[in-house]
Amino acid sequence: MNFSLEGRTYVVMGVANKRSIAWGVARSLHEAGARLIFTYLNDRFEKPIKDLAATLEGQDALFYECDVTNDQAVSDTFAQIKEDVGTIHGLAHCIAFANKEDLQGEFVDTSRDGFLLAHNISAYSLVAVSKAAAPLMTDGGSIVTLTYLGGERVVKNYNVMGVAKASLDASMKYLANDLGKHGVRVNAISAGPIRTLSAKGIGDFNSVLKKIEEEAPLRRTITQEEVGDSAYYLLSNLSRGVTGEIIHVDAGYNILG
Ligand code: NDP
Ligand code: KAL
Repeated sequence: MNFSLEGRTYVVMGVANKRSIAWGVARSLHEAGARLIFTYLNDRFEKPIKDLAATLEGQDALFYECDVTNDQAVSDTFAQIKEDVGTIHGLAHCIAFANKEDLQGEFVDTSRDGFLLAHNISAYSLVAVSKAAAPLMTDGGSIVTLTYLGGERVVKNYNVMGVAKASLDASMKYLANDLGKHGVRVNAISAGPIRTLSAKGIGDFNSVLKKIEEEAPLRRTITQEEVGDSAYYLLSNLSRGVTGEIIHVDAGYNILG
């Protein structure tokens, strides 16, 4: 079995900084020899991501601005990628957003706008991006998204994001069914809590981490690198028989009743 991703090209969406899960994915793919394409929200994030990518030795990365709420931006981005590199072999979607006020208190208080915003950025974006990216996967391909246990069961404070993740999980399965006939697989990783920019400023995050350390089967939290390595498996030929699946990379926490 050849574990190398040499000669293969992957799009990584959602690197905000070195703590991002997307950065863990990028590093695992880079170590396996892949060529990387990064997308970022707007020009505010261009320099930070270029500086980070410059730390990947021998990596000849490409960069594109892509706000996933903008259909034109999504189709322009992948049209440009097609022109610049031709074929891609996979994509990591590591994007989510909800208004801060909707991530505390009770879910019942969620506004219509807050609900639609969270679903637009965190769930519909996978559909839009998959439709634009799949035609570039002419040798077959693999798409991976990032989800969380709060989409399967009620988790305090996760609120509208839990409902958006349930939509993301179902979207992943319907996409897997549609794109399978074109040789494109679609899967999700359900990551355990990791301290990232998104998690910053969220009340109680320390107690969430402490609970995992006390109760998860492995008695510890997980890292960006561990999510990155599972994404590498899902984005490589090692997982060629797997689609429509959610792999929990969470130290086993989800099996607890
Ligand atoms: P980060 O804050 O590092 O990443 C979130 C990313 O979403 C940022 O890069 C941000 O881009 C991007 N983003 C937000 N809005 C848009 C938009 N309109 N268009 C394009 N990009 C956008 O956090 P994480 O690494 O934690 O999050 C990555 C994924 O992992 C998310 O789906 C999250 O729900 C999921 N996850 C996280 C867990 C955790 O504990 N951290 C656990 C389970 C799942 P920018 O920086 O340019 O604003
Ligand atoms: C139960 C948990 C505790 C945390 C509750 C909610 C977490 C929601 C995640 C969501 C992606 C966070 C945001 O949208 C934050 C946003 O309102 C403010 N932050 C930003 O704008 C920063 C600058 C940018 C970079 O962030 C984004 N997202 O664009 C869930 C924990 C235990 C697990 C987590 C953190 C899951 C997850 O989905 O991230």
